[in-house]
Amino acid sequence: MTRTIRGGRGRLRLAVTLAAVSAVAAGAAVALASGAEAGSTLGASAAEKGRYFGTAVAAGKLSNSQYTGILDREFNMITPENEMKWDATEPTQGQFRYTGADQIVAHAQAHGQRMRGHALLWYQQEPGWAQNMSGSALRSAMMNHVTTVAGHYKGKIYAWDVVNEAFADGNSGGRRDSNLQRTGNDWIEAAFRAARAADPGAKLCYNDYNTDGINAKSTGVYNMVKDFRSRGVPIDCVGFQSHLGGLPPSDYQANLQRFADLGVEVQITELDISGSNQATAYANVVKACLNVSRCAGITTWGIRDSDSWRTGENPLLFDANGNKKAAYTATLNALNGPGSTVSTPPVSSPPPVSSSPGGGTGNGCTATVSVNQWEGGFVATVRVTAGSSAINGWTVTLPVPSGATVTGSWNVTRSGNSWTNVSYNGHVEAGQYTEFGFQATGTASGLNPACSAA
Ligand code: G2I
Repeated sequence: MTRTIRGGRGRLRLAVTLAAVSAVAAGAAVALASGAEAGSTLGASAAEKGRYFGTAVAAGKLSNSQYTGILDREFNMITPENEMKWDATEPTQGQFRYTGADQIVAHAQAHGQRMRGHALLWYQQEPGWAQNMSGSALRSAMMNHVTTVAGHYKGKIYAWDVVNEAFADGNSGGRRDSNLQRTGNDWIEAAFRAARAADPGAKLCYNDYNTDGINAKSTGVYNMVKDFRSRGVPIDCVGFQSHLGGLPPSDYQANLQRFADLGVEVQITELDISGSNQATAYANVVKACLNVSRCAGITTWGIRDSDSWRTGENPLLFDANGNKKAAYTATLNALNGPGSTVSTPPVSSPPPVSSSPGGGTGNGCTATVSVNQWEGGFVATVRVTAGSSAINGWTVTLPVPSGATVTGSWNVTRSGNSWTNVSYNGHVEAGQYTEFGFQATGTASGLNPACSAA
């Protein structure tokens, strides 16, 4: 969120007592796992509705027993507050560092909590070396970052914020300017495809703020998600940060619902609420999520008010001493109230392959390829353009360079050097185009595609 980024806090509150608290916490964790305590903690109550209740965690606080006592009693999903960001995980280009993030993942695994990954690409918290890059060099570095970090955590992440905060505030409904955006408007879909190839089991989310009601910005995101779904770009979920200053907008639930109706899961990803009607506001957010069957869960952006990035606003569910606030009780009561059965879509499987792609040999189409190469790998995007007549199927002959190995592909089925349309992209109108792509290790030298229409 751009409005206030407060840094440099982060002093640990050293815990005072607390053998007793950790003993209680350990007991509660066991009970939560068995379901015996359902209804008495945020995580258990959310789980009764098929949902999760999570929080942002800072690795540096995992040694604080008051902090972990609440974390392990109340929350069953964890987002690293800063530790998976680009500046933390790749401080020097090509040198990856997972110290803090691995600590959080280990904690989650030891306590039966799931992980949200946050965030693979974001215009803030870029390492200095990336801030100074642009164009194809930056695009390659971005894709390498996505591939490497998502690959490192393969199988351990419930959902990734693949791209964070890429849309502009205000009425434009368009993209935010950044060096990421200036690498080309397709950077977001390229990132989602690279993330899918690296960790096919993780749900892939777009995450943003000021998108909590129906407005120009959220409509811009909505249109992107709709476009991605129609073209087979692998997006599974949309995160609504929900940094609120009072009651959620009156169309909060309707906004969640319109995204859910596109077939994606929706998640409340960074909830914190300031203001005097805090308890009611929290309850309203919970009720909205419970009323949307594809709303999978809620994450608060920190545990105690003293952990919040919003210094002095006290926007969280526990006070600085770890006591439950009125907002906590309102949240728990709402979780225990009425709510829909959750029904979240699975991670989308690869598109169906056409059983008879056609065997014509006429020309009728042309193919061109563009490449994002990084050290050790590349993504190739192939554009198939129909000639003066519509085509109803195509095959591109494109040998993979020697020494290269394809690790994933999209919008295409491959047999050796032949790349053929899938069911939904064989028909191309005269003069129009469709695109497929693949990711590979090695070097993309000498790629020379030839197209023939069915
Ligand atoms: O800005 C609030 C959130 C908006 N959505 C994306 C989130 O990732 C973002 O989280 C905040 C963290 O809560 C802050 O803790 O992102 C900030 C920027 O990454 C985080 O602040 C940073 C400070 O800017 C650094 O100076 C500090 O070293 O936190 C770092 C670790 O304490």
